[in-house]
Amino acid sequence: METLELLKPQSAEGIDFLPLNGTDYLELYVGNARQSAHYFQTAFGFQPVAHAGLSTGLRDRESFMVQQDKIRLVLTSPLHGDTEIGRHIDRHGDGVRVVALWVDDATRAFDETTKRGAKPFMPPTREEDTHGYVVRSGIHTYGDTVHIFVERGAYNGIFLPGYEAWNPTYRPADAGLKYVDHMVGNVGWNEMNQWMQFYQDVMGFQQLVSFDDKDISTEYTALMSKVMSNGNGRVKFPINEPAEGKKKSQIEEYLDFYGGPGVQHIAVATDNIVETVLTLRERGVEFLTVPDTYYDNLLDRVGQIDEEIATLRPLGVLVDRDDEGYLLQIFTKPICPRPTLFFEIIQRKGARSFGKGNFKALFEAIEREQALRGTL
Ligand code: TYF
Ligand code: FE
Repeated sequence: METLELLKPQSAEGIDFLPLNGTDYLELYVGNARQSAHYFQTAFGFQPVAHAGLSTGLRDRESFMVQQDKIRLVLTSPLHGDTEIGRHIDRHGDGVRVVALWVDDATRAFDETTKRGAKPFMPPTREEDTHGYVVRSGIHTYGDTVHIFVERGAYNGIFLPGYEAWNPTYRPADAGLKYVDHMVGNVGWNEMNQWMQFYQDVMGFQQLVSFDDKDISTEYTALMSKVMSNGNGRVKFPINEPAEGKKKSQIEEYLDFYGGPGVQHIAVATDNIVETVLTLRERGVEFLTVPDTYYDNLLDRVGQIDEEIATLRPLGVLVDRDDEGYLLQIFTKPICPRPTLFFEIIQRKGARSFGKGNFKALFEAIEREQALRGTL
């Protein structure tokens, strides 16, 4: 049985110097923000909420914010050539630029992290409109990815100052997605420990220790992975690095195509994975599949579960158990032309781990996809 606990007490001083309320939004730089927003509405059931661009006085970029329960995605494209956004897209393809974290005090978040060595991205900046004000600040993390701290206690607008309500009549039903469960970063060769150190020293995170440590998984695939969590567990960042193996690491493939470190997958939670996956499949979301044999001895491995195997099998939903409960999860294929960013759908029934028991089946499924694209 697995145990899952933080390696150390909350911090040396015993207080959390970077209290986080959760993920605030994820901003993707994409080639065509309008069409990406349409995709996330149509395929994933996000709702249109806010827009900023030419009509709000911006001249260099256009952003669409779509939301599903607590999950906010911002899709941003440049409006002309030679922009920083355009260069990001040229280097990385569509990808996550901003992982925004919700804080009570963005100035303090900036001060506490930069004094511990974070490279500043954006000094504390107050933005206001008729609905109040927000303060945002930001720091750099791995690759071209940044964390923005969002303080929105004095704001009751729809998203952020500068955005207008976006109210198209087209509103496909949601898919039951609730919140960002975790978000995974791929970093370079032998860089995992230095980035764990960054999250520990600079952001006050601790390693979430369990036999989930994917050291074990190298038997099947060439990667190492460890999970960092903030103090209250609302923000969890597994970090992967490639390892030498018999076959080309899926992490190396990512680094090659993304042009360096970046966000590999966004895991979003649902209360009903069967309903959610049925909906997503119907709307064209493509998932990795495992061989039928995965289900043959599933109950021996995970014990009694509420769901029928006969329901999970055709959907390809995976199951794993730890000593606190079980979880169900499934992974999309990459959502971009490059084999980079993908989504995970996860439903937790007590388990706080990440699906160690599924690594073999999952990594073999990823390797089959790598073989199909000739990158193995
Ligand atoms: O977040 C996790 O740890 C799981 C498993 O390249 C996983 O979702 C780990 C590494 C990877 C893909 C999935
Ligand atoms: Fe995951």
